[in-house]
Amino acid sequence: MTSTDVRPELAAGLTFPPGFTFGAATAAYQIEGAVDADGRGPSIWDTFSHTPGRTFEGHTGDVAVEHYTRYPQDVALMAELGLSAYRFSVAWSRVLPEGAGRVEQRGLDFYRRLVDELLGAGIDPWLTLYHWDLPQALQDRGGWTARDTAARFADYAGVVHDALGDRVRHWSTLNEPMCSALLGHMSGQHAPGERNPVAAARATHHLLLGHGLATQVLRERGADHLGVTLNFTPMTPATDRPEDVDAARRLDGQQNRMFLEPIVHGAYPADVVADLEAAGAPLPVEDGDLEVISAPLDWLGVNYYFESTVRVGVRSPDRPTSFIGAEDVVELDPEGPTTTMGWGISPDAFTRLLLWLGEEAPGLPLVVTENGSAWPDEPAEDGAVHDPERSDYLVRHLAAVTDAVAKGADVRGYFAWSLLDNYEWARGYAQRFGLVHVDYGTQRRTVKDSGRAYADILRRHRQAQEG
Ligand code: IFM
Repeated sequence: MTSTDVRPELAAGLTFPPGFTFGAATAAYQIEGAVDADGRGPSIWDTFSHTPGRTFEGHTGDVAVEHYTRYPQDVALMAELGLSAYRFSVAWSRVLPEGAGRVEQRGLDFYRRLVDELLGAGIDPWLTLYHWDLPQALQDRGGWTARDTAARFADYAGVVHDALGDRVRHWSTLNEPMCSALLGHMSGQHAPGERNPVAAARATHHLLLGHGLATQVLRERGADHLGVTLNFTPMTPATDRPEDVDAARRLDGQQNRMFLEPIVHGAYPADVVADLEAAGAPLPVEDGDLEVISAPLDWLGVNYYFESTVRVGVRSPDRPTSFIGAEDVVELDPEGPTTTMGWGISPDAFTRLLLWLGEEAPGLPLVVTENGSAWPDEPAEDGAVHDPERSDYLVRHLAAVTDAVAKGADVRGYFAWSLLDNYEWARGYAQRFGLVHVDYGTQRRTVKDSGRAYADILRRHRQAQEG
């Protein structure tokens, strides 16, 4: 591999703590394809993506990047990049096609094969139990709006741990419950596509309860490196007018604190509880729930992409809010360059976020479980994929992590989103986040320049460790 020419001095100067984990992340529905293979049951994303008008040009995850059959090649790519870890999710409906009850051994066997391939290549598996793909059978019984789904999630966690606990050390319960709850039930941008504040509040609490119940089950089975992944978007008021400051407080409450605080402090933020009650959408908390939700963890997964500036204003009707009772709040278009997702680029906000989390959750190690950017990459005439913007984003955000570490944040690892170009949910295949380009016609994989830049950084880190 050749080195990148993007920000070489910055990249060369990056130093990370000893034992720092470097990986890349994916999620089941975004890469696996093979939706009918080996007894897999349908998930809410199969239903949603096949519903006309829900996703970009009707794209679905039916084929995705065929990781289900191409995983040996993909693990070989990870080894080529020099990754020490790989974060992936298990599709609940491959393991329990009806969401509960009957176990599909062939589904578990796939993940066993994948894990063995990783271990054989010296790559540490980091397993996420839930990355948004609820079995449709459970959705038919109310999905996350039903309290019972939390208990079914804990059962599922036990089944997966019984099968893989002997070979996977790093476990995560949920990925980004904010998206499952609020994008899935408030704005309806994601499956199951509801627009109902009461459902959104119920889903929020039941996801967190499911996390807590699954944590108990995994602990009983001996899990000793257990975490959860939350997505954080720092919210800044556009002006110092009290109504804009309050708008930022409200969105920060639901985006960030509503998920973090019950887990690390055992209580929902009082202001968020009041906002939700005022909106007629209370959190359905029962006695003892918060003790379950706040069971101690070994690490907190942090997903960060961009920050947001907000103010009170009139929303365009085609952009429904994801936040309960926040129909009067608008998020401003970012200033400066944006990725193809339309997201701004703010590495400084990433440093501040990591430092804030260090204060909010003292003693809890942080792991960046996702960070990355989408760009319009295509192979050039020389056959390579030149993506200087992604390399730039990557290096600047890695530098933001080292800044946070230098200022005292306990960050133990970084997973780039994503290993491969993949199915970007409602945005379909139009958004490419991979370090590795995928030609969706041929499924050919090509390591992008940014993948090579990442590999260089990892190699330098290894060499520094080896002295
Ligand atoms: O692709 C998603 C991923 O599934 C969850 N976190 C954000 C990524 C980019 O949108």
